[in-house]
Amino acid sequence: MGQILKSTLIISLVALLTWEATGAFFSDAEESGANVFAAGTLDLKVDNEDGPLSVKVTLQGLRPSSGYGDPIEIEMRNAGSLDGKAYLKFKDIVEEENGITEPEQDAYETTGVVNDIASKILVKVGYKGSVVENNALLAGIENYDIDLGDLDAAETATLELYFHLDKNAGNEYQSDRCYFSIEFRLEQQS
Ligand SMILES: [Ca+2]
Ligand SMILES: [Ca+2]
Ligand SMILES: [Ca+2]
Repeated sequence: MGQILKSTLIISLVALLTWEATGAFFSDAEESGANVFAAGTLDLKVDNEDGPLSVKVTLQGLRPSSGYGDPIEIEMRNAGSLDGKAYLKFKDIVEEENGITEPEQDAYETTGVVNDIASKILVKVGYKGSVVENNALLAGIENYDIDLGDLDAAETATLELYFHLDKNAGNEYQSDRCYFSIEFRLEQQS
């Protein structure tokens, strides 16, 4: 076999093997476009507001009493797309004498100065028609997370806050007042 013929055969064989390796077989492929991974949302609205919220509780002229009056109703809404759990917290309590009346001054002769009205204010909390906290002292639940319950995506729930001044509060509490903040919180369901 001549050298040229041998070379031609080798080249032909290589060409055949290459065709075998890359030659067309039946195949089929499908594609799905525009796939997406996006985070959901959790967005609490309180009376349709975002913070800083307006004042929710303004109770004036309270007197010692044995029961709660009408509640203060607050609307909590989860405007997001994820289910959540709602919490409430009373915090930043500041008590002040707000002047000392004459009967209060007289009482001080036996009680000494008394300026702790938050420990005489009773609190009841309702959420979606159920009582979640009852007869708690405002001072006693300061900075405490009150677990309200579920607030699902797009759900609106009514929160009811009741307050009254303990019937055992004597003259040493006349005119006394306290300020406090209320934190409303929504956390995602784990
Ligand atoms: Ca919000
Ligand atoms: Ca006072
Ligand atoms: Ca006082």
